[in-house]
This record gives sequence, C-alpha cells and structure tokens, in this order.
Amino acid sequence: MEVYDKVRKLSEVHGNPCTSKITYGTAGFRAKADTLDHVFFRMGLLSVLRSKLKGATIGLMTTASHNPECDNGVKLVDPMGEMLEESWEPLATKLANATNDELVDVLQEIVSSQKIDMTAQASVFAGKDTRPSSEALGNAARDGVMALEAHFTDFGLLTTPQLHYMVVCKNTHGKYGEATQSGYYKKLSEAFNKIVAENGCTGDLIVDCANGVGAPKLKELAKLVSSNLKIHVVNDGTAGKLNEGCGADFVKIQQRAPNGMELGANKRCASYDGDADRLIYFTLNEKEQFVMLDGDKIAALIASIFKDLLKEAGIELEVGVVQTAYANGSSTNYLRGTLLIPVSCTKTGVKHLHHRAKDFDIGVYFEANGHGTVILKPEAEEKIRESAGKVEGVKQSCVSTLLAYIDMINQCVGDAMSDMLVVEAILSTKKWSIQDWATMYTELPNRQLKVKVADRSIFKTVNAERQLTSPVGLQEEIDSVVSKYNNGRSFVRPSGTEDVVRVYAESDTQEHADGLAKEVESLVKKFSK
Ligand code: G16
Repeated sequence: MEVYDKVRKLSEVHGNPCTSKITYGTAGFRAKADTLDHVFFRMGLLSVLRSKLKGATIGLMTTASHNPECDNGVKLVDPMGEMLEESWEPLATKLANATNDELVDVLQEIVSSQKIDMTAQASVFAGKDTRPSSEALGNAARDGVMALEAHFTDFGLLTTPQLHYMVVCKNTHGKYGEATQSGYYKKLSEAFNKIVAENGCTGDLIVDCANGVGAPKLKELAKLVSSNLKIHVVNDGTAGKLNEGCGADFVKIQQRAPNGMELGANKRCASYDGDADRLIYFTLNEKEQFVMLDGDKIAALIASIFKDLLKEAGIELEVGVVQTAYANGSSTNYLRGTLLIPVSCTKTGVKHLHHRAKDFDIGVYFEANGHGTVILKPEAEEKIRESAGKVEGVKQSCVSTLLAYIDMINQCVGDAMSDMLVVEAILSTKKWSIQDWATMYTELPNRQLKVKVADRSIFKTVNAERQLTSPVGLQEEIDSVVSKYNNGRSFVRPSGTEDVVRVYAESDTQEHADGLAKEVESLVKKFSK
C-alpha cells in the first residue's frame, strides 16, 4: 500500500473531530487530553518528515509538564536536542488542524515546500510522562510514525530532558554520551561524585517530584550519588495527583511549600515539575519564613561559579545570562552590578532563551520558574578541554572541576535532575548552606496571577513581552497604575500553555506587589469584556 493510503486509512482511526482549533504554543500543543488523539497522530507524521529532512532522529515527548493531570501535550525535539525550529511551528499548526479530507494534501504541501526526499530513512525516539492519557496518545503518535514507515523507538516513561539527551546522543553517535537511561545516570552521577567527593558530602535533600515521572527517575539517580548526597523523594505518585498542590509551578506561584513536605530552618528542599524539566529550591529561614530560590537564583549561582573557575584557571571566556521579563529586578541588578555579567532578556519559552544563550561563550539561561541550563559554544568547550594538559596545580584542579560541571550539565535543555546536581555540587564547593545561597541578593517582593478571560488571543505583546499593543489602551492604564508603586513593575501576557492570561507584578513590599497585581488583574478583566 502506498504510504499516503496508509495515512488516509489510519486517519480514519485518529480523525479530527473539528470541534476546536489548536495552536502550537510555548512548548508544543497542550490541551485537554481527550481532544488530542488526532494531534498526536499528526505529530507522529510530522516528526517523520522532519527526520527525513534533517537526516537525523527526532524526539516526540508526550507530556503537559506543569499542567493538571487531565491535560496532555506533545513536545517535538530537534536533532541537537533543541525544541522544534520555530519556522516549523505554523506547519505543525496547519497539519494539526487539517480536516481528515485535507490531511494528505497538507502533508504533501509540507513535503514539497520543504523539499523533503520521501525515500530518505527516518527515525523517531519517543518518551512519555506518567499521565493516565499518555499511553494512548503516545500510541496515536506511533501510528503516525508507522504510517510513514519510519523507525520508531519507544523509551516508555522518561523525563522530557532525558528524551532530549537520548536524541542528541543518537545524533552525535555517542559523542555526547550513551543513548540509554543508564548512560544518562552514569554520566551525571560520575561528574557529581567527582566534585563532591573532593569537597565533602552535601547532606540531605528533600525533593518533591510533583507526583510525576521525575520520581522513579530520581530514585534511580539517587542510588548512584548516595555516598555524597542523601536524596529523599516525596510526592512520588504513590498517593497524590500529578501537579496537584505540589510541583515547581505550584511552589513558584503560591510561594509556599508543596503538600507532603515538612520544612525546617536551613533544610534543603526542592521541587520538580510534572516532566522534570524545572527545578525550584526552598527552605525556612531562622524566623521560620518561607524562602524560595528560583531559576533566577540558580542562574546567579551557576554563572558565578563558572566565572570564578574560569578566572582561577586563567581561561578567558565570556559568561552571560539570559532571562525573561519574569526575572526579579534584583537578580538582574545583581548579575550586572555585582557579578559584572552581561544579561539578555527574551520572550518566555526556553526555545527563545536557548537561542539567545548561543551569543555567549558560556550562556547560562534560566526562566524564573526554574526552567534552564547552560550551553557552551563548541570552541569554548574545546578551549577548556585543551587547557587541561597545559596547566598545573590550582589551575589544573579548576579546569578539571569545570570539565566535571560540563559533563553534569544537560546542555540540550533545562533538566531538573542535572540542574539539581549542579546546584548541590556548587554548594559543596563553596561550603555554602542554602541560607548562604539565599542571601546572594534579596528579591523584590513579587506576585504572579493567572486570569481567566474569554479570549486570551486579544492580548498582543512586544518588547520581549514587557508591553502590550492590544487591547488598545490597556498598556497606558497599566503604566499609570505602576507609577504609583515604589520600584513598581508589572506586565501582562497570554500563556502559551494554559488558557489564562498571566499577570506579573513586583514592588518594594509584598503588600505593594500584591496590590499592584490585583489592580492590573482588574484592568485585564475590564479590557477583556
Ligand atoms: C513551558 C515552556 C517554558 C515556559 C512555560 C510557561 O514549560 O517550556 O519555557 O516558561 O511553559 O509558559 P507560558 O507562560 O507561555 O504558559 P513547561 O515546563 O510547562 O513545559
């Protein structure tokens, strides 16, 4: 049977009910799980086309990350572990929304516009999170891959960053590492143990895994680092629901501990999100107040260690940080003013930060929500590797520590497990408690709100999402409200993963930040009518 006949036949099983339109969002398609079967089938098809075009393996992850358990979504992974290239997002949207009758025409349009050789080989790696709907949706994607007669490798349960890692290992023929879960754990844990064994055990760490896929995966990793770090997994999926009252997004937005966790002064606690690509730390201070160490603080910690080690090793490379509008004003000031590190700002979405981070020799990128990593230009990595054989004494030890950090970092994408080991290793090297880290700088009090509106697509932004151009007149009113608050800053943007509009506000006191957020929320509602 000709492949397009197979597509037609299987599209009867995975038909588009045409009840609503879906758009490729901040991190792929995301919606109620029971509306997504045809989208998964079609993303299976699309990943094959992309694989044929690139002559490389493509990743397909079934997850809706931080969203509630009833949602699901699909993230596509490009050959070097990056998110799907932006120019393909409209193609994905068109394919996902085609009627059953249009499907083959749209596929052929993509084949011809992208000049895809349909006789080329194709391979797709798949992974999924623990949602009840993930198995069936993953199977729909598999049907899409099989319809186009491509090679399909199903890794089963994986964290999103693990899938990115597998894709890169495969496409670099093992140069980045071994494309197996055991290879992943080995690479990260060996690098971690190397640094920490020299500096002393970092003690206990309690990790809330959001009742998601991070739990079984972290338990595996924990065994390999147990002589240097005691990891206690809570919210491991045996009792509570995914992301309900727990997880990195809950902690960040609610600014409080997740369910199932007992805090104590100076006790190190952390939260992952549902697919373990975000990490947030938190603790209580001596006054029993909740203290959060978010993506901004993780970025400051990592950027500072890289800067220090490079200086001590006598290697000249530029370290830069990439943030979004959600970055706390104090973090940006600290990076620029105290650490003397250049900072760039992009739109929300790790795909944008990752891209911008390539401007630096060593680009540290983090969203305040805990999503981020470090990437090195190949020539920067080479320079560090080459200097290993040329220096001695303290310099030599700095170079070997730098190389261990490079091995511990998942350069493909933000990775909660990898980022966590990096943080733990830095605290051990610096002999810092979590409180020492927390006092690197003091955040401006802030508040984030989610506002339900009838149609979030009317909210249009510019200037790295810091200003609105639509609805007309709203930005002027926000500016006028902000000007009443000391150190006030606020912005509004439509979410690309949830059906809400997000409001961010910061000011000199928590009361003021809350007040500003509430005033802006009222404006959003007024302009949504
Ligand atoms: C995804 C993206 C992140 C983004 C987050 C929220 O994270 O990968 O870059 O910050 O969505 O996006 P939005 O504000 O547009 O809803 P995750 O962890 O949910 O995949």
